[in-house]
Amino acid sequence: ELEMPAFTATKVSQYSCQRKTTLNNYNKKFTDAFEVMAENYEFKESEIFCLEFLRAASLLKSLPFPVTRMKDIQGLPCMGDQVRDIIEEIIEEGESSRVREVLNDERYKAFKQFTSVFGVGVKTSEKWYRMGLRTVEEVKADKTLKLSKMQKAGFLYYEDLVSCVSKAEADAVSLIVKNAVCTFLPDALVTITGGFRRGKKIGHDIDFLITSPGPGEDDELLHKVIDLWKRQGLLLYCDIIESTFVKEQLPSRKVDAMDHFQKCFAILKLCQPRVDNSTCNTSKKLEMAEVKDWKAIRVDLVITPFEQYAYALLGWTGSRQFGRDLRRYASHERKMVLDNHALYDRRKRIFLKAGSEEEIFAHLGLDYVEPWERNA
Ligand code: TTP
Ligand code: MN
Ligand code: MN
Ligand code: MN
Repeated sequence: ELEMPAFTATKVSQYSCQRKTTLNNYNKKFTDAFEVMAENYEFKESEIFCLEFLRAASLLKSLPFPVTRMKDIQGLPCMGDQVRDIIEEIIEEGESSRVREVLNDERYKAFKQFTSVFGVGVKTSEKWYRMGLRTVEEVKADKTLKLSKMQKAGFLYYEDLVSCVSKAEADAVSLIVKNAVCTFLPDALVTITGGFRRGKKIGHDIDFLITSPGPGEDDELLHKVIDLWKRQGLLLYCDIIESTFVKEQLPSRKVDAMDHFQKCFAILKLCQPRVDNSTCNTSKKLEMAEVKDWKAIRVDLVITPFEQYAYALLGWTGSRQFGRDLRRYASHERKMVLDNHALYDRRKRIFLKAGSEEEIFAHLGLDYVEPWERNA
């Protein structure tokens, strides 16, 4: 008798880089709950618990079926006691009381608002919370607060930045970036990375990787592009970070370390004339003249040397959890160190060169995972 190949829980890897995770999530009600728990632990700076919930969320996202009974998660990795308790509650009650408590928690709600502002992290949120502030409006109204240049931009463009970036907007910005870069370096390669490369239809920002196969690196390119946008009136904010890469330095062993590429965290002005379908009368025309016809969009630009392009692409495509697991897999299972610049084999004491993501997976002894299967 022929049977469908059964799903075997014991074959599911604890590493998301050995699983395929598309955007088709059968377990959203569980993974949303875990992400709330993880975020609350992040706000409390308990990294271990935060990671436990992120790993559990990531694992359930990769399952090819919805979990309906506790038996469904038997034998799966990443299912600790805290995680199982919440799954059980959701199966039995339809929701989790622990998650509901977090969602109603004063501190969680305040941190959630504060960290939604560009330039505001857990540290700043902590400070504002201790001062008795609870909402974005209260922070805005407090004229005694000393805000960074980044946070000022964050408040100035708040409404635009919290509304998500669409694929159409990403395509429009992509053209702007390609045009600007090619003005100065015609053979440059501009690639969209981050969530949009993983096939997401919306994002919080748009990430680009820029490299050039030609000889000689141009560390002025980024400055030229930014200056052009300034002259064109397209640049609302920008923070350029110069490269801190040192040749032959061993890859960073920290799992969430920043890389050393020259980069820029920017806010661009995307002009988008509003199409008006209503009948045109004079008062409507007057109203239209005052309507804002642009949107502020967060853009990350990363410049990479050509030899490091594949590593940068793998790192910046994410997801964040996929990247963490790749690095954890490399060090725990292969005695190798991976970061956004290189892969180092500690046994052979050599750097492993790669011209494509496929080659990096092969160096690690991993089956290739397509970008749209990296939504861990
Ligand atoms: P993000 O833009 O933060 O995330 P995302 O594109 O996956 O999702 P969103 O829609 O919310 O923007 O980062 C993209 C990837 O780049 C992410 O997987 C982590 C990686 N990354 C680095 O490698 N180094 C960095 O310094 C940053 C900020 C991100
Ligand atoms: Mn992104
Ligand atoms: Mn983001
Ligand atoms: Mn980004």
